[in-house]
Amino acid sequence: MKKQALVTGATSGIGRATALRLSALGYDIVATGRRAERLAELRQQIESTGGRCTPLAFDVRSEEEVRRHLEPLERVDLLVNNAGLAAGLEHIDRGDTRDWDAMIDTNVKGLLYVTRVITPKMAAAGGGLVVNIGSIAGTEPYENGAVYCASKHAVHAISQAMRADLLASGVKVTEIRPGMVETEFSEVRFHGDRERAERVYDGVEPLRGEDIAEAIAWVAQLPAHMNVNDMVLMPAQQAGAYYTFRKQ
Ligand code: NDP
Ligand code: 8X3
Repeated sequence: MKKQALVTGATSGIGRATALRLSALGYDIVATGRRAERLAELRQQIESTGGRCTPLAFDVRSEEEVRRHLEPLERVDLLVNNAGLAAGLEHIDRGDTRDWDAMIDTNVKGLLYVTRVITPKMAAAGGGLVVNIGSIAGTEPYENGAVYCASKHAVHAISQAMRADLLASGVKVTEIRPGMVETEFSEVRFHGDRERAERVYDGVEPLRGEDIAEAIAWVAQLPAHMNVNDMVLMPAQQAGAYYTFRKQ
């Protein structure tokens, strides 16, 4: 039987690239996200190369939707907890609490709801791999990013604790923490302001979703006795959240 990978947030960016890369690696794909039309396109693309893709359109912020869509899955060998966002870039005294709710409900609670449904299935099957997409923001808090950074600090803590929780079950847990990746991330952060989003990458060659997908594919191919706990991936022009070299 072919292995099955569940990728959350597969309608764009890192998640979409990961779904395509894991399909090329031979996984059947379960792809999630809210935009059903994007998932239908992804399915078509995967099937055109002989792969299999099951699209599941739902919002990870709803525990009821997560349970309804994911509980029927019979088997998941690899879960990529990727769905997430930054909303707004503001000082704490000016932030929009609706943005804060979106980030905490998606990046933290959504990841937890999905994990709660899938990890018992993995444990019952004798093992599996969970890849959580954290961020450098998960260890380096920066000005204007209090709530996004807090949400990714939570992912960092959850990843370490769940690795311990799942140790005896044979379920491995890897956290991948990228720096700057050019996706729809900045456009979403700036509420659709494309010009402002593009300026984030001025003078820098950022990572692409495919770069992160390549790392996930490598982790997925490691022998059973070997795990990557934590992987930090950066553009060559970025040394950390506070240091970016921009060419003029
Ligand atoms: P994109 O905006 O391109 O993709 C985000 C994905 O998450 C989309 O598929 C989106 O699908 C999905 N998503 C967002 N909210 C929800 C929700 N409520 N329910 C279901 N799916 C949701 O950004 P990236 O690919 O860059 O982001 C992927 C992950 O990588 C995020 O966790 C982000 O924090 C992290 N990251 C990104 C970095 C970057 O520089 N780009 C760096 C470090 C980490 P839809 O809108 O269709 O629901
Ligand atoms: C995304 C990278 O630096 O915008 O997690 O927080 S950053």
